[in-house]
Amino acid sequence: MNQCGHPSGSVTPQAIEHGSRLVLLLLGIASVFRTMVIFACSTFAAAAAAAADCELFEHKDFAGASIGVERNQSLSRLGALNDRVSSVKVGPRCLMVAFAEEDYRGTTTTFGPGNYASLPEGWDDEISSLHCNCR
Ligand SMILES: [Ca+2]
Repeated sequence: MNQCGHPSGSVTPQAIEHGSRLVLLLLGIASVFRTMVIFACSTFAAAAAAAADCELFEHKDFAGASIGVERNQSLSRLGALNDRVSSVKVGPRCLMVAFAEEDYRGTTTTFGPGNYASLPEGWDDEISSLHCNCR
């Protein structure tokens, strides 16, 4: 007996049809599984993206109050951290464009991906607005 319940031995057209249905079923399951994996991966990616891609901290070494800015978002004002940011983190594939004044005005500088435990000369306690540009 084969697994479809037909007598083993001669392969009947019915058995072939049965077998191809099984293959189609397996392909269907594989497809659904692959879709689920893709969905899970994209969900995970979305969750990872939900963690701020640009982070700003009140003190050096990522201490004190912080602000998270999601990918491809901008902040025209930093509120309580205006002129008080002393360290930043920039996610992979992101650039943080920082401005010395609100509304993306004044002197500007760009931070590539990485963790900056302190800011470059002239930028400590200066940032007032920013873009978090990610690709
Ligand atoms: Ca400023």
